[in-house]
Amino acid sequence: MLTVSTLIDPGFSPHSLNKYASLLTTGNGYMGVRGTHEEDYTQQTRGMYLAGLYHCAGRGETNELVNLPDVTGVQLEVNGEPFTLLSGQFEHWLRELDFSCGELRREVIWRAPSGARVRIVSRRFTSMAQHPLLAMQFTVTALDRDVTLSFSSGIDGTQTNSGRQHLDELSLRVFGQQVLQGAWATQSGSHEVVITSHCQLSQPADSCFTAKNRRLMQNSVINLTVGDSVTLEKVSWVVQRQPDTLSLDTFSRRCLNDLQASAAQGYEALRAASQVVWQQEWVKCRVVVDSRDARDQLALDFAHYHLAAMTPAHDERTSIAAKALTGEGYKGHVFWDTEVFLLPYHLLTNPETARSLLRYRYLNLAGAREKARRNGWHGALFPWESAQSGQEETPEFAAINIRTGLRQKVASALAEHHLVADIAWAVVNYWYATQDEAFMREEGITLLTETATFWISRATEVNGRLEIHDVIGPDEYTEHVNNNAFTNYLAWHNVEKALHFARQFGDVKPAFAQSAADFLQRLWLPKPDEHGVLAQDDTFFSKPTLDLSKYKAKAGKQTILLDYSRAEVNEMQILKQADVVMLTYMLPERFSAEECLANLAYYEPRTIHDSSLSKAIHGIVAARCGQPEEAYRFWQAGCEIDLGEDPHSSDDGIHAAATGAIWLGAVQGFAGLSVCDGELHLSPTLPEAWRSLRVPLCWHGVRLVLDITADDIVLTTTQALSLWLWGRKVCIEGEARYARSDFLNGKFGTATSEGIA
Ligand code: IFM
Repeated sequence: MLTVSTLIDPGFSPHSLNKYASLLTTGNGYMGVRGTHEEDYTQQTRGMYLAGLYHCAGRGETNELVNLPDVTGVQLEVNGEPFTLLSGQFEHWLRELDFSCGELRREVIWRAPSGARVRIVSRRFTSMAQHPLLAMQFTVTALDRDVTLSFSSGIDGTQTNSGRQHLDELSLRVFGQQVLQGAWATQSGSHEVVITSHCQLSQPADSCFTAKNRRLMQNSVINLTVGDSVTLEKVSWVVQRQPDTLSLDTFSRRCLNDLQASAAQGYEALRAASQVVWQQEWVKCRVVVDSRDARDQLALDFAHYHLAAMTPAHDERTSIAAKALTGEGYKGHVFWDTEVFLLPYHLLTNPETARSLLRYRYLNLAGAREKARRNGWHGALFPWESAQSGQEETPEFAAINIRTGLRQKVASALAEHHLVADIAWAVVNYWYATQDEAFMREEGITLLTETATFWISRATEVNGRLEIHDVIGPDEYTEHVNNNAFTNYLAWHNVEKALHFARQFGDVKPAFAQSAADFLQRLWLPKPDEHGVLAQDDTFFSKPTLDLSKYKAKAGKQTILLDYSRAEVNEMQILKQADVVMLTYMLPERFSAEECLANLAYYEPRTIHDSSLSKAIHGIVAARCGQPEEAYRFWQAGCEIDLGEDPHSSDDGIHAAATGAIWLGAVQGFAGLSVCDGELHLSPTLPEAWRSLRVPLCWHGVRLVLDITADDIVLTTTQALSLWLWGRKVCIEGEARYARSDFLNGKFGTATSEGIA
């Protein structure tokens, strides 16, 4: 069994309840269940979400990931006193999420205010082996006297998304002494969900059911002798009924049968089956680091766990929410985070999942075409925020000014168009990594040409050259500018690759070829100045600067907006997140090492890193520029976004892109992986704190493992593979060791089986 880290909740605190509820989410890509306590706390937000189950609650709202009825709550009373860590005393505390099997565990010894002491042990997981399954155990032991316990647990339909109810109750049923079932529909009727729970106590109890105030509960009373334990074992089955399939009755009966078959296996067997799948995942994809700082491996395992738990690999109609399945932040919407920060991980470990994520965009082309048309353009303009249908989901307004009553418009849906080119960038990378012709001939080419067509229609002619006006680049503190360098270069890349692959796959339409060639010739690509620095946009260099140290010290909190209005920030050289640096990261072959360094040096002091998508990218570019220690500082700071001490940083969910970036930083930064003109390059340089780094990858269907130390690299492949290592082409089959010094001195090392081209 592979040993993997566990994430520990250091202690009960009412302030960090929601942070740890997000971090300790149990998930399987189909369902996410926040790591909340079984007992209620007023500040605690429970959450259970199914990937793709969105609903719009009413006027002025957009679709949001629906918070489903809760099955994890257990209200316990000991001799009539409610169990809560806010009263009495707790004498022992352990709470951890075991990444190796996705099990959340807690053990506390609690002394009730009246003096009775009990040990409470709870465990739960969502199954990787059977997606709709969530199993839990809740065990109470009487430690120093006989006690009377009362348990209340069931299906609680009072959950809301910050007060908004999305679901109407369709039916509530009880079967025998142990099974509860409820069915709900979203108010629009577009989704139905059936939840069935099997609740069994390990000792005979006096039980009854209640259905009251939207809660269907099993209530049990049990007398426990000192030294004895009782376990509530609860297995739940959570599924959506697809429209036009079975009737609700027949469907619910099936759910009941499925649940009973699972519950009959018992918690341990169900957990073992799920653990087998987790283990396969870890063996296949785990990045292992030998570091002086043990938190580095924890961060990598944290990232890996959540990357698996957040990804709906089973369903190509669904993608990954910016807060994964761990909370309601950004309403569960999908951003460019998926294609740029998350997809590379899948592409280089599980390419079929990357394909499914791209298919999500392909299946949503209708919405993107409609958005382009509505705005007077052609092709596909994907929504800045997306949910299930492919329509634009960005809320129209953000914060309200409570003095004036005026609301601040969200400009991203109107102008943050780089997402279109980011999707195309991901398609091209998919091709490079997989050579999947079937995908390219249909989905790949369609996505590339539709997005390219958008850019061609989006450009404006100014004195004979083409420019792209009124956009927002990745840096969202600078709005409505002309010729954002990131956008122009990515748009050019989009059109160039569309033309190239349309020709390669033989169906380029003459009109498209002509307009694409014209666009490529005439689009304005800002050039680096005499120091190698690119202007972020046409006016950026003319704006004043500001000492940002005070704001950088509180990166992520957007404190600049307490001192300056958005309009004022817009008129200064202030970046929220990587923009030109992001460009040098995404298109490394377009810029020399000196230019990358010059832009890093120019833009970093002007960047607050108020977005969780920023630091890691600076780190990767620093590593590529030969600054591993600087890169390591950025990488560790990126790991702290969710894992750091701020008690509220992740209240409404973890930062999915930042978890992707933890993996990216290790692989693209320290293992030095990049893809230039379709070829795989490795240029490893470890930070001083890292003694070794192991990275398993998949490239062109071949499994490849990198074992890197400061002095050498061992490459192990399942089949012959050629790639570039420290700037030289090598062909490997089996295992090959290369000494770094030999490469840097222009001499090649000996290898057990190798060829050098
Ligand atoms: O996509 C990002 C954006 O770049 C910065 N604001 C948050 C979004 C979701 O993570």
